[in-house]
Amino acid sequence: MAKKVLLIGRAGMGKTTIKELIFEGKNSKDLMIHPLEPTRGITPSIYTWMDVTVGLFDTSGQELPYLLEDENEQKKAFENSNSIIYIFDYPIWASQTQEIIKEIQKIFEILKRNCEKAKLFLFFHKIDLINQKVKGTFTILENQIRKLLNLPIELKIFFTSLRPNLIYRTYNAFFEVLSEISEEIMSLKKIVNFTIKDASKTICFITNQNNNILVQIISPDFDINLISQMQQKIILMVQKSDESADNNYNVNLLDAGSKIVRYIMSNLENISSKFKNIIIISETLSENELKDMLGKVREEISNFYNLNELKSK
Ligand SMILES: Nc1nc2c(ncn2[C@@H]2O[C@H](COP(=O)(O)OP(=O)(O)O)[C@@H](O)[C@H]2O)c(=O)[nH]1
Ligand SMILES: [Mg+2]
Repeated sequence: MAKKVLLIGRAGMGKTTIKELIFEGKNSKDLMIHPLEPTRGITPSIYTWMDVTVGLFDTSGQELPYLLEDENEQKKAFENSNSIIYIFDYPIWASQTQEIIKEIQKIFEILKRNCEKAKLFLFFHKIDLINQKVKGTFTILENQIRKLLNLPIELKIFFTSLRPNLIYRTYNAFFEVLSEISEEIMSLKKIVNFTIKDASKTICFITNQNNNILVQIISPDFDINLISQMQQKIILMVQKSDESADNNYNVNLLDAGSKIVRYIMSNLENISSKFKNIIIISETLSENELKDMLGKVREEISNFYNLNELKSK
């Protein structure tokens, strides 16, 4: 069963570029692409990601007014959607806040009428255009948006950009959307979460062959202000690990800006070629505890994939 993901937003917000980056990038060797015939204003493409077949519907910006006003168009576009991503960019938010709010509210209503089970995600895109002084205040921005829209907590807002130093945010955001429709990723998250749940201030990342973070699992007390810096450093680390074949599970120190933390990294390719590295970072675990934890997590992931292999035989 294919899962339907709908990308909506005004023209020029960055929908098609994000789609091309995630699914049609030069390095996306994991993805099998079978483009479908485009329909008027809405271009569907089918991709395989982990265990799911994703039907991604990219709407043209010109289509948005019809989608918002015309009930037939709404039905066609929204019906059977599993996930809906609404993309708006920083310039439009800054210049047309009220209009964007109205648009999002309209989408809420449409969802209620046509696909109550679908999950909505908001992408606040082009954060590279935010004035330096305002940067780092995503929490303030997020609170402002949440308040204005009276958003439920479970609705996620991601701050994204295609600028190289921020691009990891776009991957993270998209993978979070996709991970919720992938049973494989949900199971994997559960397994890792079970192993690290008792550790305090600890985070685990799993990356894919393109050096993107595919999964992140965070212990509840982890300092969320550190996460974005960590993600950036992790990406650099896994890129570097391409050059050195250092796989000896050493515990090293990582400068996370305001804190120095311990981390351990190892390769996961021998367990599944869908992954490349696993990295566990902790503020509290000792060197030996980190080594033990990595061993346990690897064992659990390995068991999970062996079991799945048996089941599919
Ligand atoms: N500054 C900046 N521009 C971006 C970013 N992402 C996309 N763009 C630009 O936004 C424009 C519109 O992108 P497109 O994907 O065609 O928008 P769509 O109409 O929503 O599909 C293009 O010129 C992109 O280069 C970003 O993160 N930052
Ligand atoms: Mg487009």
